[in-house]
Amino acid sequence: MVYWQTSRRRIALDRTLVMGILNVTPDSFSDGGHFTEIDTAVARAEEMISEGADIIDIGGESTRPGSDRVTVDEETDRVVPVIQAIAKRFGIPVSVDTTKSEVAKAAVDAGAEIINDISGLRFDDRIANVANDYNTGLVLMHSRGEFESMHSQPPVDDIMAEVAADFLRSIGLALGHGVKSENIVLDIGIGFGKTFEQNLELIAKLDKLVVEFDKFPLLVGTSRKSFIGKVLDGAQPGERLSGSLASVAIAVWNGANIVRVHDVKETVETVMMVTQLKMET
Ligand code: 9MG
Repeated sequence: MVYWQTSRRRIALDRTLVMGILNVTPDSFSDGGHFTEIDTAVARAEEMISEGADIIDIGGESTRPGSDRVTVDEETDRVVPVIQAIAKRFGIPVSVDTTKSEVAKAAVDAGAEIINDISGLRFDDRIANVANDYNTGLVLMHSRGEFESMHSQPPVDDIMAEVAADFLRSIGLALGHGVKSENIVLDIGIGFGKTFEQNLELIAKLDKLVVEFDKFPLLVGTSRKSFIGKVLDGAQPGERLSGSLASVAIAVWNGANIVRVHDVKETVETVMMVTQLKMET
């Protein structure tokens, strides 16, 4: 049995887990004066948990193309009260989506047990110190370029080789800071510094990376991303459910251990179906 060690538990990876996305950026709330932002976030977490989410990933800085950076203080102020509330109220593992070590530390102190770093330690390698000090789970996602330029990188020739080489660099950095292999999860970083075709290629050939990095679980996040909109004749993010589920199905078929999604209920059902089918191979 494969496990993912976090600061609070050993998570069994005997099936593909569903990580629900909870963005706590100002544009993600429409409280209409009825709920505070924290209440809204807690209610959304509760909904995702009731739909079968295994992990809640909480982020306070948007990584969408064109997003501005926020300061450490602002990001901390956004995520910490929400993490505190969710970790206290529900037993579910909470992950913090950040590239800043100060935010990661504050989030872990507030109850997060996983750090999800979309830069794979490239922006702030002290994230690895926090992961090591607290024995948290650590997601090392593949991306290219700096925060401001990561969505406009010149394409590389061989994305499979590039991702594999960069995984080795990120893993080396993490281990060099004392992080243990059992805490690390790798992520191919769909939509970050890849061409449209390369995003498709990474999902379609994920099984190659699963074999090459068999000591590490793999996480895949395709939910509502723009490559799906391109396939579906310009579908907007809210119209990308079928495309998101199709890509989850292929990722699970190819060996993804965790999928990061907005639409938890539909994804849980898709994962159940693919898992059952895969048992017949
Ligand atoms: C924060 N974030 C946005 N997309 C992501 C993805 O594909 N994986 C992970 N781990 N985080 C992501």
